[in-house]
Amino acid sequence: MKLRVIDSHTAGEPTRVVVDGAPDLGGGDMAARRGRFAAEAGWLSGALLGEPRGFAAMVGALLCEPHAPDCVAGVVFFNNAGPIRGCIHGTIGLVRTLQHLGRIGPGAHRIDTPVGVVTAELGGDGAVSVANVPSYRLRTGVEVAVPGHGPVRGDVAWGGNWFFLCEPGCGPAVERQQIPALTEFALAVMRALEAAGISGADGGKIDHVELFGPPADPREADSRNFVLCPGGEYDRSPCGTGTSAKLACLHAAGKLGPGQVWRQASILDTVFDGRVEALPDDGSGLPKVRPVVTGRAWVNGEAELLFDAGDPFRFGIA
Ligand code: PYC
Repeated sequence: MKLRVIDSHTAGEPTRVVVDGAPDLGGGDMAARRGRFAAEAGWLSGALLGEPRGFAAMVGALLCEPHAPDCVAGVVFFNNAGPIRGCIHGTIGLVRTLQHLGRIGPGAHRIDTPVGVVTAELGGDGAVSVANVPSYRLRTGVEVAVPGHGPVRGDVAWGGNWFFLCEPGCGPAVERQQIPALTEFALAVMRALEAAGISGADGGKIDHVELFGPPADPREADSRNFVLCPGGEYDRSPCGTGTSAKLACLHAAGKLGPGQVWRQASILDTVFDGRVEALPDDGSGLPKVRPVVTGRAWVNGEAELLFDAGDPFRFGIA
């Protein structure tokens, strides 16, 4: 067996796109294929993203035939813990990968994902703007008791994944040297939310926790974040779905108008620009927006992965 992959990073966060040789996830929409990932392709998490081939912070993208009309590609994203829902840094990496393969050029491209179709505009300068799925703040001012840390307040929001956005100032300082303490704090918050039965709509597990602090330089960004992903790794980029959730919360709080730019820095001080388009009232009582997140990715590797039957770690170190 051989798998062909193309690697990139988006603002520091890696994406490994499987372009050939992957298991067929069958038909249906991308949500159905995401559902089949665990049974039919779950081993890819360990084999591609785990040691000794990969490392735990990598995100995988399984390229599929699209189901929705007029899409250039379908994709199922996965990380070290299994399939994930949306992934905007991964979409930016995928778009640059498709460009690298000569399959697309500058312009607008629809991409079919497990959370809906997103539209990516690839610029002539390599920047990619992704118009994400409708995003919204579900609850605000939610308080959760976090063992060892006390009460923590924040918002629950959807941006293509379920996020708990801690109020600025909660937890350790959002600075690079604090990454171990931030990881421990965010994991404790995630566990406390689950223990308290706090979830997204329809019981969707909140599997991303986001913390905020001041930017290194207010001329470059409006805020710096730290985002913990399922599987316990932090996002090296500002997290596109996390930025979308932040934009939805700012808009719901009356702090961000349509078209206004919010510059979200990551823990590494790489920046995504975000803005929202207000969506018509859908009767839910929750204002919804379409976030547009702009970032850059660089292709940094192409490889054929080999699986020697005699290699005890060909599927990763369990
Ligand atoms: O950019 O949306 C994102 C993302 C989700 C998980 C890692 N990156």
